[in-house]
Amino acid sequence: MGKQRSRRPESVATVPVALTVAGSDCSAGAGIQADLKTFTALGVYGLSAVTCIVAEVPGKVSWIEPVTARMVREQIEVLLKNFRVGAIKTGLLCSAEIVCAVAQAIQDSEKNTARPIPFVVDPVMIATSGDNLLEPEAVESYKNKLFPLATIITPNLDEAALLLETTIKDRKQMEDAAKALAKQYGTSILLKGGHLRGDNAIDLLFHHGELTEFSLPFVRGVETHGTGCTYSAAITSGLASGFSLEQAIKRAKKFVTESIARHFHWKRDSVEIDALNHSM
Ligand code: PXL
Repeated sequence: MGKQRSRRPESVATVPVALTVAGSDCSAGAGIQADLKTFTALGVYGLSAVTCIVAEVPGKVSWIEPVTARMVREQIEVLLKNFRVGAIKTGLLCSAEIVCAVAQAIQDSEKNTARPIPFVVDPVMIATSGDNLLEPEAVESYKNKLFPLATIITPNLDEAALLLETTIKDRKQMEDAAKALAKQYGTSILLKGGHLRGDNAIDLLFHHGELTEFSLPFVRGVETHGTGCTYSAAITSGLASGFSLEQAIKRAKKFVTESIARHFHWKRDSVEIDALNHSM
């Protein structure tokens, strides 16, 4: 009997694959939905493991329900076994139990791969609206279990201040915080300074002992929602596509800034909504 013929064409274009482990935002500006739109816009096939479901509109979270930790772990395991995942990101992980389950699944997968998969941890804690998204006890699990596995952690100023139990009010304090976090967790840090509100939105990367600044004009007058998710998903897309960390961040920052500048605006009754436009 002859060898069975493959039905595949001779040359199959391979598409980079990225996985997001995050919560569902039903208004689709943040979370899993923002990540998948970003992956698609940047030419990456997106996989998702849902950690929780958030009922919300921009500016107001009304209800959060976690998925079981067992279910989160199962989604990650089945995806990592069956797809060649080029990079992973985490967004909202909701509870300490889910943070631990994600860390365990990633750690287990590393036993079966020659090199660890690039891993972007966006430590989502508080929504732009000020709503608490993460169970307070989960912060310790991030510190002990998840951060040590990260290629890069992407906190904003509030998240970095909470992690370091300090305040960050200027550029010098940003530099100190990025270095302190990198040292503490043995990983690269991208500290996002958008909340400092100068003419430019400045982010600082501390990577392999070197500080690099990423700066673009601050887009004014837009009530943003989901910019952090979009930014970390865009970095993850770059890493899945084989970019260096610096290249991935440079392209991701441009992508987020352009997405904000091209935002949609809805007005309905008393509610006004700006949403990022993820199309290229
Ligand atoms: O933007 C932070 C964020 C992340 N993930 C989910 C969210 C939000 C904000 O509301 O709902 C699922």
